[in-house]
Amino acid sequence: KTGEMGGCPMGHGDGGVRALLGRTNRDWWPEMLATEILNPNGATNPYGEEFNYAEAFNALDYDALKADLKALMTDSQPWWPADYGHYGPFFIRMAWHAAGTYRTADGRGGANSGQQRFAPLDSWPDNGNLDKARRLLWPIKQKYGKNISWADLFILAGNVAIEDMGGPVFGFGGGRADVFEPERDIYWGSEDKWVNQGVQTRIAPEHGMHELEGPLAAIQMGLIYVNPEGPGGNPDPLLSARDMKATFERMAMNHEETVALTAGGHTFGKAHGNGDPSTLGHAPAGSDLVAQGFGWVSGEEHGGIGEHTVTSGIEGSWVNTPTQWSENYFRLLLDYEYELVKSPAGAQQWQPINQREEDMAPAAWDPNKKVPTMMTTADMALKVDPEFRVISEKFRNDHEAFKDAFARAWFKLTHRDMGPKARYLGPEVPAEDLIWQDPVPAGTMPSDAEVAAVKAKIADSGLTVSQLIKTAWASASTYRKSDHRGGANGARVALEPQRNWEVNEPDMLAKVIDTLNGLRGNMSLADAIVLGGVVGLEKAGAAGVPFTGGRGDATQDQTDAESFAVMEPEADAFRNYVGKKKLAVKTEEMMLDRASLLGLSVPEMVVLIGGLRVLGANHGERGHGHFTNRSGQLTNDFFVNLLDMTNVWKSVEGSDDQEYVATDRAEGKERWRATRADLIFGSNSELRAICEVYAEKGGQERFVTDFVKAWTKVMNADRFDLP
Ligand code: HEB
Repeated sequence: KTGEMGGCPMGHGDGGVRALLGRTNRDWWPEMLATEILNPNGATNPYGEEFNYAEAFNALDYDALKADLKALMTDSQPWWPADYGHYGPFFIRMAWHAAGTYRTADGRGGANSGQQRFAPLDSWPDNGNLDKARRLLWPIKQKYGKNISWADLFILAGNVAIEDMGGPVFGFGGGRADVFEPERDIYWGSEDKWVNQGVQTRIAPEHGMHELEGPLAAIQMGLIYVNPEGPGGNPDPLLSARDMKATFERMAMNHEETVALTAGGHTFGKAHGNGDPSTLGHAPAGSDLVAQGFGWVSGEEHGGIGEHTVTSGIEGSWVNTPTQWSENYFRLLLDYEYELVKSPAGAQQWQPINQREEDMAPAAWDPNKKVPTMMTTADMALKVDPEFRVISEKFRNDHEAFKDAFARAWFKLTHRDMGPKARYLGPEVPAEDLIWQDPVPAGTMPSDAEVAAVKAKIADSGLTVSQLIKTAWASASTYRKSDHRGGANGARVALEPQRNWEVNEPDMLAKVIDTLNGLRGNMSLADAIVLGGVVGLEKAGAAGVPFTGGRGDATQDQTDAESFAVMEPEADAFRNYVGKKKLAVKTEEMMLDRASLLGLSVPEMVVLIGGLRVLGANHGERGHGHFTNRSGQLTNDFFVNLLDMTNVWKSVEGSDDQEYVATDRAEGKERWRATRADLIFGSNSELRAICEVYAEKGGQERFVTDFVKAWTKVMNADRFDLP
């Protein structure tokens, strides 16, 4: 399987371990201006350090913005004229592609930071010509300034488009703050060719690839999801259904949602392939200066706009009413037989056989002219695949059910990566709680006296520092900044599936939770778990560890176990844990990945690992990296002993470079054992430099202060409920 180690039929790598980030912008576009040298710590926010997007959004004249968006829909511009005089479908595709990069495995991608503005996404073949859609929005962005982010604007434009064409909308939540540089932490794949350059598809059973690699949710490099012409260009609707299921599942969509979304989306608009694709210039990131950010500039005399536009290469609309919500998609899909034909650009597509004139579409540039409608191979999957077919027929026979399913799936698609509902802003936030929002009932703030009382009971409960620390870590460390899921709030660590995750040591965890439940009184379990961590740290010698209560406890009913299952860590360097499954990337890269999802800086990661090791937070009773003779004390021993030159380190035979042993250089006696997630701190020069700070004179005090700070940051990472 490609998700695991093994031969790589795509010709990248040589059966070994892949690099954490795969192919990056600098690999694709070596000549791209290296602005990041001015932003070594990430781009600064041009609105200023103090800028609070939620406040800015709340000051927005929302209705005026929506009215302006509505007017824009039919205000055709000469430099990119609107098909049928309506930009709505174009904006829906833009919004869908902004959101559709989301993947459940690591929560990365998605619409929540406006990434479509930057490489590589702005230049993915699948995002062809969406540069024009974004540019059409500029006058509105300019008018409302900091009060509306690009990220929110993309999604709101999609919503207004659906509304304006009579489609169903479930709601809108604002609150997606823009970032000002491409996300650097995201793996988009390792291939060095784009989808349109003839690379092997990522699911190819004939090559032993049965599922997508790692966190990926697209079938080829440069796609949001699947190839419209079928897997690798093979127009086989059944195989396309296989790819759709695999990719949409990783986008958090079940099969019904997948059918509803695709059908609802393709109730609008058209595909563009009326010309010669070989005349198109580079994508935006590699485009000419004078194109000013536009890509795919046509070399044709007519400019390649309007009726000559080439985007996907497929040509035509799906239905006879492309700017109006209707029941026509399923009707045309199911009532007609289709034959494979080629578009003017040479793409494979399906055309209804013997189409009646009234079912044909108006030509986008001449309402008096009729042209046949079309389906892509991916659309044909909804007709041909037996499981999709059942859903398609159900929706065809029950239009209300289809409307509801589309509206809800669209809302989920566009809000899935925003985290808890507490983060949604604006007047159109739906009242209904949805299971995928991971609802947590509001908690109550415990009084100081209550905190003190529970603290004393925990201290007397017989729970060890190691147990308290591990449990608090297990609870809080599921948080990921990518989609704001997980975290200590809700105490889901006590629910399925988390309470049975191997990384959490289910027996130990159950014991701690039982004990805490027995003594916490009215305090929520979620608070008691975090307070347990505070007690653990104070027992270990830290003083004045901050605690902010007020978390709520979720119930099993409020927890979509299946959607949490994908969050199970395959490794957690903080607990020196590696699961049984062989990893596609190195242990130390998994460590970096988790630290990144937790939103940690390099020093924060270093101080946390060094501290957790001496506190005895390792998975099981694993002694690796436990470089101390004072277990359970918050000391800088990890760093001091790691940097001690009297140690000689060797790989343990048969461990495949996963385990190491240190012997005393003079006497040859065994001293310590370690994993890759320990020794990397002495081996990597940047990590070592930070370890030195904690091991040198004054390091112990700095270590305790920094550890408590970083620990508290992780414990509170999901407190969106706090002001
Ligand atoms: Fe879509 C368009 C494919 C899903 C919405 N799409 C389109 C096209 C194609 C496609 C190829 C064309 C482009 C051009 O321009 O050329 N899709 C596809 C696929 C899929 C999809 C393959 C998966 C299966 N869509 C989808 C969804 C949605 C959509 C989900 C939403 C919801 N699309 C859309 C729209 C459009 C499109 C609206 C139109 C645009 C215009 O008109 O511009």
